Amino acid sequence: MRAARQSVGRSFVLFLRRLEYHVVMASARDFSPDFLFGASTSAHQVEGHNVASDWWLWERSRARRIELERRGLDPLDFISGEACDHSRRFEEDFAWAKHFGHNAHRFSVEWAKCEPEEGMFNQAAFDHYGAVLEALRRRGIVPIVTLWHWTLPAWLAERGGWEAPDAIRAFSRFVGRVVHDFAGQVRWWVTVNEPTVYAWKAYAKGEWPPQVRSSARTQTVLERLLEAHRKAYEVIKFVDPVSAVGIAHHISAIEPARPHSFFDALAARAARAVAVSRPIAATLVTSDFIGVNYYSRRRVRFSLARPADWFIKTEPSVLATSDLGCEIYPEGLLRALRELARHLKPLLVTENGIADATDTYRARFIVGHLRCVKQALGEAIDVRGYLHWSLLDNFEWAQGFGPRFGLLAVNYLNQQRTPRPSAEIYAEICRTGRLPAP
Ligand code: IFM
Repeated sequence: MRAARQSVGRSFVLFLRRLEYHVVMASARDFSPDFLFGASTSAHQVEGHNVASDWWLWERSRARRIELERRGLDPLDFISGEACDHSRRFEEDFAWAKHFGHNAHRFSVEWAKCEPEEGMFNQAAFDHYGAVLEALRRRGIVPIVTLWHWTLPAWLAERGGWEAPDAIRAFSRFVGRVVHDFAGQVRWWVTVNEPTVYAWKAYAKGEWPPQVRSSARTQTVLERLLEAHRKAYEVIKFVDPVSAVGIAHHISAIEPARPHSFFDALAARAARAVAVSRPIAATLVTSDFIGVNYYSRRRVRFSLARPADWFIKTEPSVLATSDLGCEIYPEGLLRALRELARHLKPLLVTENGIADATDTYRARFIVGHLRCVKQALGEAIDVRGYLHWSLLDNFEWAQGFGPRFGLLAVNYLNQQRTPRPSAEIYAEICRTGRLPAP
């Protein structure tokens, strides 16, 4: 009886969504006026001077310098330093976002700045984020706030980072303080950004601090991050029950390299389970929405030569790629949205973007992915918004300042911002709610 009632309820919701979609279409728009359009950033990548963080120390470590020099690279290009000086230039950057017609903006609050010493909250940092929220409010831009985007306070990193026994308690305390200060000003919270990517890069591949290579520890850290999300959810809902809390999952389209190979299909299924399905399942009950960070496709094959990678090998790209070699594959976003729709939670594209210094592909990339979002909406899939990565060029972690993801190009010598042509094409979509004709 309960199941029957639920199913009638579900059909009714789907009916209403279809109706809404057709009303929107009849009004000559592809996206309703309340669809969230904007861009994403993260603190360490744009703000600058993240001096009390583990990344700041790692970027300056002797081992890191030696490693970069051995690869013939200039270590200075891999030090975040003042990054985009966004801490001081956020008004200017948000003025651009407003000019581009964005009605939403995702940014992260930097734990290491808010709590540079254990248990000692830095009021100046909270005042800063208060000013950031106010600058968005004045412009009618909805804030979407991430609570952890990969950098740790150095004091916690020294104690073992996410492996430290009290790491989750410390994170919950930080979350409590942030939410207490900003409840009412923020409706959308993202607890953790891409837990699988962090665990993989920092604990499996050893490419990020603390440069560990251990499958067991990768698993532990991933579990800890998922637990950190669940605890943060409780804290946020306790302080602000009406807010929407989610996690930003990294979701790639993982496909078998040889479509008819049983073993490649198995490898793809295993990779999907580890990288996507399980982390989502483990956080579903404590998520009001699912954040989707979608960039590209991975074609995988089963390989006995790769025991360290669970016998999975990623094949080279066959389509046009970004400057970082990622395939441009919008269909993968549609597939991900269809797949996630079965969880019956609102979906938010929390990141989607391309490293493209010459801006050759970005406009086509954005339009292609938004066509897929439109298609998903037409299928009554509840997508609430699309946030492009990124508003401006920024510090791309271990890859330094080379990759250019911005709608705004940044000249790091003088911090001058210049809009790329694709930014204007995206802006026209944001302003009109309409996609250009094919
Ligand atoms: O720059 C990153 C971001 O920090 C997390 N998602 C992917 C982006 C591009 O690599």
